[in-house]
Amino acid sequence: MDVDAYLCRDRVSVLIGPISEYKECTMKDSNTVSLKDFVQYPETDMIQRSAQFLRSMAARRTVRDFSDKPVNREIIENCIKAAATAPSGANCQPWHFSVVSDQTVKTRIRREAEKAEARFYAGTSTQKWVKDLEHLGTTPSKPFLEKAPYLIVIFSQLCSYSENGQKTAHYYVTESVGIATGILISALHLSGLVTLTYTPASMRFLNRILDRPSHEKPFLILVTGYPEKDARVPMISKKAPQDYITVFESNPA
Ligand code: IYR
Repeated sequence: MDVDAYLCRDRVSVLIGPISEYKECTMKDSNTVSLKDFVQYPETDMIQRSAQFLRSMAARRTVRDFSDKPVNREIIENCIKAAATAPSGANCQPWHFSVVSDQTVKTRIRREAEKAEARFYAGTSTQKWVKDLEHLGTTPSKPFLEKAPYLIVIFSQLCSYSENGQKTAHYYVTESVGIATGILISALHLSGLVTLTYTPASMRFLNRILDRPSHEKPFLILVTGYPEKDARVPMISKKAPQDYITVFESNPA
């Protein structure tokens, strides 16, 4: 048997001295690395850290009034890289992020989105839905698509193709891309930016404008930037914990 394949991969990379001194591993070990980055905090710190995270996230709001103030691209890149650490079905990482700051591309996206929204808001089959949205004050007009400095368009890869055209299946795509998007929204918020999770009434035009293949399905547009000086947000409330948590606890002995 090939010696390299018979030793732990992470040990081989730091091999100093004769191979005979290194412990043999099972094949299972050879596919693993140590969980070296896990940090065990004292429990009091953990409570504080989780409470701080809750406070930060509770202060996030979806914003529709964007400033045109530029955003440093490094922030966007870091946040997208954070999103791409998300867990995914069979680790397929079935996502693609198209980052748009080009004014001409933003204008094309706005034009197509507003066409789709005009049909949505005027449609007879969508009237109940439109009524349910009234409290948010949304309309077919989407100026933020041109004004915000960044549109991050997220695509779900339904499958992938290798160089030679070999098709690979992807698993739990919606769940995986949803998790990555959640991390992205959180990262942008914690970096000091605001976002709008915008889903145009139809989205296929995004493949054409952004030159993405048909096995990628537009997931949503994350409009990203700073809020306009006097930005306002809808007055909404969130459910109380007892309305969305049930606990099955073991009885104390
Ligand atoms: N895409 C439309 C309608 C809309 C749909 C949902 I669900 C919302 O939460 C908000 C709006 C629009 O963006 O105006």
